[in-house]
Amino acid sequence: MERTFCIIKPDAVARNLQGEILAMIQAAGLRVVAMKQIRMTRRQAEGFYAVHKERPFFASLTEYMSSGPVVCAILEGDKAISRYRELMGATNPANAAEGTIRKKYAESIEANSVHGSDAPETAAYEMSYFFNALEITG
Ligand code: 3AN
Repeated sequence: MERTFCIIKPDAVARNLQGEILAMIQAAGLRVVAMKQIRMTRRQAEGFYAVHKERPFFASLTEYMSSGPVVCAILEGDKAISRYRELMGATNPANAAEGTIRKKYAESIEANSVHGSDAPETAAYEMSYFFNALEITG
């Protein structure tokens, strides 16, 4: 069993898509073991995306991620990290495969509806950034 960290981003929450996106995640066989809706401050978004701080889109990305509420969740399942990345689809929705969350819902390369950890180390950092042990159920 593996765990990964998921965000339903501001563009998707603003369009009331939390339930539809969670339904796709659950239909893919991933289990939700922690979940909450929050609104990040700019500083919290900067901490979350610290690995991207040298990228040209960092300012715009952190402004966008703090522009409205998001849903944070921890997903569990066999090969959860790679299976959820596959379900999300490519970063740029123009390149996302049919049947993926981003193909269906993403608006742009920035407002691309969902986030998912890309490796076990980033998953561990991201889960602990948003959840404490008491908030994670088995
Ligand atoms: P992914 O979310 O597919 O792992 P990353 O880690 O390369 O993609 O990028 C993190 C986030 O930064 C993306 N989800 C997207 O919101 C934003 N982003 C990535 N590339 C660009 C870009 N060229 N312009 C604007 N925003 C971008």
